[in-house]
Amino acid sequence: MVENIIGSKSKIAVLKALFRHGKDKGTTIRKLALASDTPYSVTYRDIGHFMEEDFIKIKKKGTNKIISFNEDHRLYPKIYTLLSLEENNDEIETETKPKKMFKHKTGLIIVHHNADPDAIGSAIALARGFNQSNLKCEIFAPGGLSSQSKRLLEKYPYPITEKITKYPKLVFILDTSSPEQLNGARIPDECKTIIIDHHRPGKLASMADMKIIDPSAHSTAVLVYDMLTSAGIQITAEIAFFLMAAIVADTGFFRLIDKRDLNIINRLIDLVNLDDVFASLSTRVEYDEKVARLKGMQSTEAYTIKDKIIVFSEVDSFESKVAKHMITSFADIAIVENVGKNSIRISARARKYLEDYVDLSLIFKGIGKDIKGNGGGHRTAASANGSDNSNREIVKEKIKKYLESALNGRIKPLKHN
Ligand SMILES: [Mn+2]
Repeated sequence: MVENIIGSKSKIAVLKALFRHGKDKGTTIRKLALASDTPYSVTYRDIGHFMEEDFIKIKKKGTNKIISFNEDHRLYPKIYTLLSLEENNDEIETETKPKKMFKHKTGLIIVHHNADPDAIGSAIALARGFNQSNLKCEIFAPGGLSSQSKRLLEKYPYPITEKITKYPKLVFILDTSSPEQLNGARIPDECKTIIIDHHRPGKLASMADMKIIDPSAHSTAVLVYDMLTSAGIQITAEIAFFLMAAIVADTGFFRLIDKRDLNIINRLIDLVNLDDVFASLSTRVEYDEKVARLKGMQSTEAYTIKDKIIVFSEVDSFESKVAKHMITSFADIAIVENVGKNSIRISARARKYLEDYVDLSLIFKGIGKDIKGNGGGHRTAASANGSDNSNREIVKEKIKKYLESALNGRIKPLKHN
């Protein structure tokens, strides 16, 4: 029985010492006594007991008796495992006593408006990590959270404040380069400010007392990871989840990735369930938008120019999102109107591969005038807003003509069986 071998505190101490110092070549009783902090007489007695159990071997080397484990003993594998687990735990404990980084006891972490997963994930990881070194930080999101960030908090809830009355002396600014992004929040001059960011240094950088700014980093999270680990802070499953979510989001689901990201991902991956991270970050469509998409589909007028599908449609809301959805699902170009009593908004999207052929911004500039408003945008995404909705047919014909010339073909109603 294991109890016969490990029966007392001193025996455990002696076994541990033997494991640490005599595992391979053996050691002497005197050295075991010293290493286990056990009196020589007690060590001598315990070794006697181990001998009786045949758990250790004694070999004479000159005048010395060399003690080592009897590896053939049937309990040896069991005790060996117990002792190595213990040893690893000891190591983790000593290694992860976090360094004290700041003399302050409280701090504030502030993030940009509509805080995205990198901002909020980095903030929570930092707050949780600092907590291990006795620095308590509140997280302040002056302009609220993005919908993805809100979903991350469904997995691991964390209090985020959107109003603050009194600033502590120590303020961290994360993932933010300019004061305009702080939604009007003013950090008092007497605060010590530390900026951690991966954007190009902006106005905040020149105002900060300390800066960790690295525009070559793909996310603020990798800077936070480096900071936490270099301070000896233990990366818990929760910290890993938030850092991973931040990295996944800011690398566009691992599309833009470098060696540094890979190294950190490699170290985080055993601590997180990547499916959970992806699920939290996946886009969830709101009910009203789903209804708008459906309505958009039901009122489509579809045309073709050669093998391209062009659709016109009408909705009561979400016109740009509906147009975007249409080009990711079945259309090459989608033009979606939202007509009010004294207003009209038209949104158009083309698939990216068409950008060498069409320039929607060009035609929508003109359309803006036709509807007594403004228009413009980019080659594959443009819109116009106006107050006159009486020219809708003229506008549609104009778009059709333009697309015929841009795509070099006749526009025909789409026929399908
Ligand atoms: Mn970021």
